[in-house]
Amino acid sequence: MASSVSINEPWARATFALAKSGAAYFSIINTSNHDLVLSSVSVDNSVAMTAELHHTIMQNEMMSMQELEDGIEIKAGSTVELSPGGMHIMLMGLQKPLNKDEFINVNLIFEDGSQLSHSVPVLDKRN
Ligand SMILES: [Cu+2]
Repeated sequence: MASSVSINEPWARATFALAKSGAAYFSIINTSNHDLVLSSVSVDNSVAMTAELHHTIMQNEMMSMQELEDGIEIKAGSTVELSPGGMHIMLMGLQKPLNKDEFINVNLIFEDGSQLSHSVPVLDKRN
C-alpha cells in the first residue's frame, strides 16, 4: 500500500528552455513488512506527455536509458534510491521547461493499485 511508503528528498532537474525531456529523483522507503512494486508514474498533461520509470545502463560502452517495464521493487523495510546515473523518473514531451523553484506533482502507482501523489521541487543542481 502506498500508505506504507515515504518519499525522501524529491527533486527534478531544471531544464533549458527548449528541452523536450526531464528527469526526477527521490528515495522511496518501504516501511511495511511486505515487498512493494512501484509499477508506473504519471504527471499532469500540463507538465509532460508521459512519465516513465527508467534506469541507466552501459551498452557498447555508451550510457543509455531503458524503461523499467516491470517497475521498481522495494523490499520490505528497505529504501530504493532514484538518482542521476541510475534509476529515475523520465518526463517525456515536456510542455514547458522545468524552472528552478517550481513544483511538479508526480503520481506514483503501485502494483496493488494504490497511488501516492507527491510534490517535487525543481532544483538547479548538477547531481
Ligand atoms: Cu530516462
